[in-house]
Amino acid sequence: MSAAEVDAAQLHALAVDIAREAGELAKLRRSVGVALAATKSTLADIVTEADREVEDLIRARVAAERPGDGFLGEESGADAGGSGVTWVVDPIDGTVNYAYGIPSYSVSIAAVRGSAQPGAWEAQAAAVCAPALGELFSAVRGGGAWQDGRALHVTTETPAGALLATGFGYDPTTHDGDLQTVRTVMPIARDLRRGGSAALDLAYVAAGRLDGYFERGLNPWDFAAGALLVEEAGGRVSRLDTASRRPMLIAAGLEVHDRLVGILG
Ligand code: LIP
Repeated sequence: MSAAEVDAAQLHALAVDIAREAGELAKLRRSVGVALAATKSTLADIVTEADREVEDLIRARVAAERPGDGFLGEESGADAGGSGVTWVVDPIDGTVNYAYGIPSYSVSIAAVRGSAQPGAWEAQAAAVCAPALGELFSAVRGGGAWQDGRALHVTTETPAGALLATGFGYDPTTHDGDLQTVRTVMPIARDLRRGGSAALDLAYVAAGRLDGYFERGLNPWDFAAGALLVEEAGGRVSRLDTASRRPMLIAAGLEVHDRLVGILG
């Protein structure tokens, strides 16, 4: 393997190990009851004490193992490093699911080369852990995507239409526009799912459990890991309207991806 491949493999192993540990902590805290810590952009945009504690654990593990790396976390913000590698982390993606006791939440960890700006980074390794569901998805650049040892592949045919997933932001003033987007996409869909965790939606596209996913207004930590899962599973990920306040993310197998870009682009 080249030096870069060795590095990516080492980043992958670390991302998986940290995601497992962080997932177990999130599951433990959920089992004893979740305390709301604060609200952010709107009343609906919540952060729990567990979000903060899980991110602290991830930060501490990364700092201990790779002290020169940068870090961008949903709850603790950005710290530039000097190594050229940045960790892009959502400690609990699907926070509202987590707060309500719905098991579809995940720890999302990506290691990227370059700045922590989507489009300017090259993801090297990814881990998305769904502890309440007992599943961990991971990928390494050029090395494929896996779910607990099983290789992942996106779907390639949708004879009955595409099973699509999407999500809606915390700002209720954006919901009408997002529902209009759904209306424009439904002619190519067999059905729609709204899981509540972008990272898990992307993992499911990689695993062939969804034919495609689209959502406006995601944060970098929501999709940094899941996007690499989809790409390494043979799919394609695009961001549209990147100059807008709410860029559109599209992830799918090649044919559904191109159809979604044609409709939404
Ligand atoms: C969530 C995303 C989800 C989106 C929610 C929210 P969070 O991230 O994973 O896809 O629809 O509005 O952004 O806030 O749970 O980390």
